[in-house]
Amino acid sequence: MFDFFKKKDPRAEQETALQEQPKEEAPQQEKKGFFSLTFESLKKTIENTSQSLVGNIVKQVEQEEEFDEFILDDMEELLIKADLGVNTASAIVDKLRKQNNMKPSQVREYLQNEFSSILNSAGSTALNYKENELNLYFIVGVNGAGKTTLIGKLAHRFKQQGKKVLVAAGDTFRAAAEEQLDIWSKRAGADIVRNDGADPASVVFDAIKKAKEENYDVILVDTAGRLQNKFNLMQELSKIKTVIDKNAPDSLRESILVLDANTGQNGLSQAKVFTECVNLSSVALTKLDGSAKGGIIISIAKEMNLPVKLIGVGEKMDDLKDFDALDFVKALFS
Ligand SMILES: Nc1nc2c(ncn2[C@@H]2O[C@H](COP(=O)(O)OP(=O)(O)O)[C@@H](O)[C@H]2O)c(=O)[nH]1
Ligand SMILES: [Mg+2]
Repeated sequence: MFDFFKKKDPRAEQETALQEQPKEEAPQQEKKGFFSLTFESLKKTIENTSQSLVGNIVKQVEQEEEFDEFILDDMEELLIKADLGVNTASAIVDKLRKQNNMKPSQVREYLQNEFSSILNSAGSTALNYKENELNLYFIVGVNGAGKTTLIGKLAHRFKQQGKKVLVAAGDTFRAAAEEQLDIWSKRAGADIVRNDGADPASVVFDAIKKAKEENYDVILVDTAGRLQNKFNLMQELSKIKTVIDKNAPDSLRESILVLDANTGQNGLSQAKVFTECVNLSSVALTKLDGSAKGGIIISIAKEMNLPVKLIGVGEKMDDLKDFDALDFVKALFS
């Protein structure tokens, strides 16, 4: 039904998506990968998002006869309040302003089309993975965003798929950070390379060496995120990136920015800062189980051209799900 929204991503053709194939005999609504949320639980998870991004706006606009400047301004304000950001909100409203024949009763349909096309133009949401090769995931983001937790959850997911998984403790700034990663990796059954207090780039170097010698499938690189010292942090991340580019140039599968969904538009400025030194490929949005407004998913896609590929919906090992743009938009509007 929504097939026309789908856009082919050339990467997806070469690389195997990690999403499991649906079982043939499964009923329609259960045709989901093992790592996806069912449609019903997705709907429940993004209830708040749906209310602020769609419900409030439709309620305010739908009953009007014609679009006028007051209604368009109100609409823009509501979109900004839903964490969509000034640029994305005004782009959506400006486009509507130019469509003379559009009626307020069509606002729902208009928003649905806009959100779909923005999300789809940011590219495939399937996590890149190549079978029979080393796959390295470089995880960055500010303190507390959920990087270490994401790594624990990803390690668990890859282990469940029968992969050999190595975790690199690249946040050597706090001993507690390495301890936390150690606990997660033990829980997931993954191996860890750590060297307390050492230079993070050297930990990553050691991890790549071990992974190549011992035929690992996956390396997950944890990093520090002290944004209050932006210069040092960016230098540290650039150094790690150089080590990866030099020693495992074909293995870097994703550079993932981890964003706490509750940080709203702050997330966008974080994305810009990290893009300066790490060539980001995707976003993992954590803590969607909270009261997040979620409009950030759309503005990240529109302004940074980055797809959200993973969503965190809790603190447990299984609380990491694939993000499906089509389902997300359907759930927003249902
Ligand atoms: N509710 C919820 N909490 C999360 C999620 N992801 C991470 N957290 C929590 O956020 C806090 C910070 O996570 P951590 O992985 O240490 O962040 P880091 O500093 O980026 O490594 C921890 O208390 C995690 O349990 C999520 O998806 N949902
Ligand atoms: Mg951490």
